[in-house]
Amino acid sequence: MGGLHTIDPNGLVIIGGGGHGLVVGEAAALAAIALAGVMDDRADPPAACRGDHSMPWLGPIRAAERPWILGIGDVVARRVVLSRFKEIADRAATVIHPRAIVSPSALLGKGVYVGPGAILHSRARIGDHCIINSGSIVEHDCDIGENSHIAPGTVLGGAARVGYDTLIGLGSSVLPGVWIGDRCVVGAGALVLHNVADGSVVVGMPAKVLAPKARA
Ligand code: JB2
Repeated sequence: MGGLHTIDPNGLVIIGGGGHGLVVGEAAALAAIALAGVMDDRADPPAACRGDHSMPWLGPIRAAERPWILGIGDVVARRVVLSRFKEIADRAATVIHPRAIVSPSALLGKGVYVGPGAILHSRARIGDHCIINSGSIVEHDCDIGENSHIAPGTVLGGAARVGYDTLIGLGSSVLPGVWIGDRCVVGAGALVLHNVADGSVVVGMPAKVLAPKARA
């Protein structure tokens, strides 16, 4: 327990203690943010609360009078928790890994996680509760809606736009100025050349629609 982390009962609560909770906790520790611990609905301590540099397990997920951030990667599961946390929305905390590069003109909402090696360039706008994961590049003037997940190694060209509750899968590229809608999934490694309608699943290089409106 502890090690990397500074533990404070009034510190940050991470919601979900799997792989994503682990990396959010590590980024928080490296950014000198004290942690209260991890909430998770499992019956036994989740992965982030076991082993080296583990964090305290605070029991099941519930709204608490402390700063919090989602530690779950799946955007649909995140949205379910967010719908339960509306009354404490103002206490959502943003965690930026100290080795991310964030332009002074980028605008970040509440509850955002920015991973190591990520780049948020000039005037990028990141909505509340987004994940900008490890090594992803969000170029100038991009606009990302609430609770979207930009997976590791993704590149969004300048002024690309992503709606809310959308997953841009691992290592994808989105051309400058392209718009991707709300509740979309872009499959890993996709190359998105053209706008994508709300609720679409697109895969491939160049990306093609696999299942229009599958998540509408
Ligand atoms: O509604 C829920 C939920 N509520 C609590 N759905 C899911 N999927 N998980 C929920 N949890 C808790 O979050 C689970 O009890 C579990 O302990 C944790 C999810 O852990 P898991 O390791 O399965 O997923 P993750 O979201 O932490 O990590 C995924 O996404 C990351 C972005 C993995 O694919 C990672 O490899 C990835 N880096």
